[in-house]
Amino acid sequence: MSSNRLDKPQGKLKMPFLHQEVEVSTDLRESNDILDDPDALKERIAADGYLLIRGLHDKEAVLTARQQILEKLTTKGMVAPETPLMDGIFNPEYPEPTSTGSMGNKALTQLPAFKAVVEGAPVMDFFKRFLGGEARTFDFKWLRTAGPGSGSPIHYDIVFMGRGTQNLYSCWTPFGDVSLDMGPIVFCLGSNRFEKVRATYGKSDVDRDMIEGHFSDDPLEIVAKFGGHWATTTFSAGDVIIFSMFLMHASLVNTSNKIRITADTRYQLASEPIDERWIGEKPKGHYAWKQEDAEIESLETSRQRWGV
Ligand SMILES: O=C(O)CCC(=O)C(=O)O
Ligand SMILES: [Fe+2]
Repeated sequence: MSSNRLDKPQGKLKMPFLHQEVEVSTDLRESNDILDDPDALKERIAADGYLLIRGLHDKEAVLTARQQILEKLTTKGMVAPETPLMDGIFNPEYPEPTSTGSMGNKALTQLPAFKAVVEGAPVMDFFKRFLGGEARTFDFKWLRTAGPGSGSPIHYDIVFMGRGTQNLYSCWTPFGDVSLDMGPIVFCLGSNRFEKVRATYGKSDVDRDMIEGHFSDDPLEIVAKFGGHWATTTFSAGDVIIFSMFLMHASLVNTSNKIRITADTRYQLASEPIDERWIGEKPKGHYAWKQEDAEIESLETSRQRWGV
């Protein structure tokens, strides 16, 4: 579990974020030093909204899953022919470069080597210690195979999965190294303390309220209006970042020629209520939001309604 890496980025860089270049700091704090201290971990996530853990997973286990995922993506035609499989080079002929596609795709999320990571002992034991009881993960897994040009919008996770306990955490797991040009996850540090945003947008539910889901199209607007700053880091296979339901995040634009393969999965106490949309053999998922004929309230209208 080394946390000393020569390639660790420092300082602030201008990075492609949605439709603009945004100054993003690259110094997310690691929590490996307090890994065995649940009280310190709880204090830190309450303050920072996230826990960055280097090398939580066995690198080989992550890379085995990566290989199996890439084999499936090759069958789909997403991997550039005659390139080394494990490089995960995107096939420019593939029709959907900018979708964060495959989310929840069973052919991928049921791969034993994939499940062995996201439901494996390192992460389940981490949550057991952190939460102080038996942990449970949602059956639904968000697996993203993000080609060049893709990036995820700015949001709190709670609006998508808030029907059970709020003592719920997301864990973002890269299946392979993710450099800054591959569009890593990016957090608005301080956004866990945007009280009015938490009390309005943060109380929404996309399937009930038929809102856009994301909070803003403009990373700079958020900082100007509410404060905080955007931050990311580079990731190596084995690293994870765990974060609260109320930390605003997105992903940077993948400007590389590679497929960014990452999963985001959810963990909570087994004894607490769980959001029924994401459990069972065939989770029902978003049964209303963005389904056919769904009328979605414009972001502008929602923001006016919330007064933020
Ligand atoms: O990986 C991404 O592009 C977005 C990730 C995300 O929204 C999450 O992990 O909750
Ligand atoms: Fe998210």
